[in-house]
Amino acid sequence: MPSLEVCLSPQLIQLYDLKGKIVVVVDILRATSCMVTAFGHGIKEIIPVASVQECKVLQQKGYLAAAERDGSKVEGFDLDNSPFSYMSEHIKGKTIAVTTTNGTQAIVKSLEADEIIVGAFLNINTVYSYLLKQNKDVIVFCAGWKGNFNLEDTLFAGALTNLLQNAFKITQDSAIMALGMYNSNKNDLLKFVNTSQHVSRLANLDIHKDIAFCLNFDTYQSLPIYKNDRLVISC
Ligand code: 3SL
Repeated sequence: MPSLEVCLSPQLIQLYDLKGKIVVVVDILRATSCMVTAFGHGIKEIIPVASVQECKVLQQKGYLAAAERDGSKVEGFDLDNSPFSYMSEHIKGKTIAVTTTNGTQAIVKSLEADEIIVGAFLNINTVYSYLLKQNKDVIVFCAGWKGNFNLEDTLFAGALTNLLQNAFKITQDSAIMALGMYNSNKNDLLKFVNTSQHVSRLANLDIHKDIAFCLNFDTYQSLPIYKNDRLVISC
């Protein structure tokens, strides 16, 4: 039976051996929710990069570019980090360069893995079905906030652990804790997430609509997968 582990923050990822494994990167508020939404609305590719500078270079080469820091759009970029910005017709078929405070950093830190896929509540059952078919060891990598643990990514890790628990070996404390946290709060995820630090942090940005949207299950069937420096749809 393959194993399922949960890495609770980017500060801990060096403790994990990524080789031969599938890493599911998760940043519920809001990077990976935006990515899943973008592919759900017909975007062609996303190039995730760590720095604003790299994103700027790609923008100058002609790509649409989205840069977020501390929840806000960085001046001079085309898109912010709201899932609603990725529903527009004019991004269909396009390649977008993206950098975010935590989500794209987690992707870049996962490059040693066999495969990197992007998870969110918005595509959780697609992620689940894909992992069942692969039958490989999995690490759910919570992007957190600037190296710290957060509630919303851990809740997702718990929800995915819940779906996979009969097919995967789950022995690690962080996976068991994430599962317990999800089970205790599954009847009202929004109420729980509203107590989180990130929701207070974003309060002055007025993005309550985004937060509620990012907690919807299975709005999309898109599964972004990292291939040759970019995310594409797995087929
Ligand atoms: O950290 C990230 O990657 C972002 O998703 C943060 S925010 O939701 O835009 O604040």
